[in-house]
Amino acid sequence: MKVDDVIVRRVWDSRGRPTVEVELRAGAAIGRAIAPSGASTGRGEAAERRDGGSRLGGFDVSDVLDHAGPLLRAALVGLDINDQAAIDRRLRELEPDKHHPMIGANVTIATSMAAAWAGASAVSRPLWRHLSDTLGGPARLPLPEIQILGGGAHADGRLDIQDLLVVAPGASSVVQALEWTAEVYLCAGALLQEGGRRGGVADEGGWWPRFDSNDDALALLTKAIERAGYEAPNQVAIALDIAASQLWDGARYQLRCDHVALDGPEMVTTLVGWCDRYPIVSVEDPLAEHDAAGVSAFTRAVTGRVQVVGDDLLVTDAALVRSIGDSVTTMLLKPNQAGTLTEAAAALAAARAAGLTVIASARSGESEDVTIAHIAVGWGTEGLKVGSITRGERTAKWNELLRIEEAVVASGGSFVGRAALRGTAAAPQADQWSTPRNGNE
Ligand code: 2PG
Ligand code: MG
Repeated sequence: MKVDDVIVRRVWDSRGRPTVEVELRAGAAIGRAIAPSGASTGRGEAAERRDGGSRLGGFDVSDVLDHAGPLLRAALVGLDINDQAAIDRRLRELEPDKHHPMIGANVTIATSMAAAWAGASAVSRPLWRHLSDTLGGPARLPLPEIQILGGGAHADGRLDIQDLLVVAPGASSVVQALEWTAEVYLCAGALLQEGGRRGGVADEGGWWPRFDSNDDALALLTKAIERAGYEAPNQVAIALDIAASQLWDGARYQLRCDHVALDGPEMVTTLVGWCDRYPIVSVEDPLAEHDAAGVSAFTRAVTGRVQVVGDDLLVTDAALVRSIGDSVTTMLLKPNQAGTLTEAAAALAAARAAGLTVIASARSGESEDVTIAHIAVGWGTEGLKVGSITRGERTAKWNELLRIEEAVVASGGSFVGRAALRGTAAAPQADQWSTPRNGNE
């Protein structure tokens, strides 16, 4: 079936900013997708395009879409809707330099994802299954990684650590992982309330705490896991996104909450100290994006107990993964960092070749779009990270994952579970911790 129309539309995201929706039609098949948008963006990411000026804080996309709409129609009408590679190639021809956007990565990724939805619709397959057939490997269900406390660029720098999340390696399904996480989320909220430290919710729906040190936040999250009745790190463990590029001022890491400014080696020592004191099994972007050697030093220091994830460091870029992927254990996969699904799949292949595990990730600016949940399952990523377990733009993805889980299980597929954290303190043990102690099963 051939693409016969491309519709572009300005819609709204979870920060109240305009964003790009693209709809592709091919006969009776229709696919639609909405571009997400980051706040703590990596330097190497494919750049989005905005109108600038004073209207809507410069974030409007009306002019961008007026410009892109006719170009997309001229480039894509007549192409085979099931030839994702050809569609993505055309998009890359319209946008030859990812860093100097002509139409913008927000337009290319929404178009590329819309094409995947339309392609799936044309062959009457769910998207996750279509992606697994065309660009991925065997479909399987990822381990959710879910934000409990938000800080950094998502909470006005109130905490230095950007994301304090949990994973549930002891859970035996997505259903159970989400339930355990919801228990921890509620306990964290109650603990913050009791201490007079609940300041609202941050960009991705995690609690926005009022703390005087990063240690206080880590201690509270550890206590929330305990209060919910789970054994840490075997059943439920902590994952952090430091987003350290945001803390780097060009000379040192400014940990404002702790009133210290650290050089690279001191930052490594501080992070290792947190890993020693708290049940942490995953740390993302421990050092700034320019310092792959520093990231390697951290990875060596925590080998065998903590997963180290490259987000701003690798920006879902196959060439970067091939050159510096060995500095981490895990690649974060954000399709809009790559600009098209084909390029994101190439980064996934490079990560697999380098022996890395992979976590598919949404952005801090999101919508009801659920493509990322289908990508995680269809491409068989070990993890999925979409923010908290609150707010519609986050629950849309978790709830979609629950629906997909039913279909995957019915067709004999499996949940990655604890194996997602291989090489960490949570992974070597078998299933001895898989029953929650609080008996709420
Ligand atoms: C990250 C993401 C999601 P942003 O850093 O991993 O938490 O944030 O989309 O702002 O880059
Ligand atoms: Mg990150």
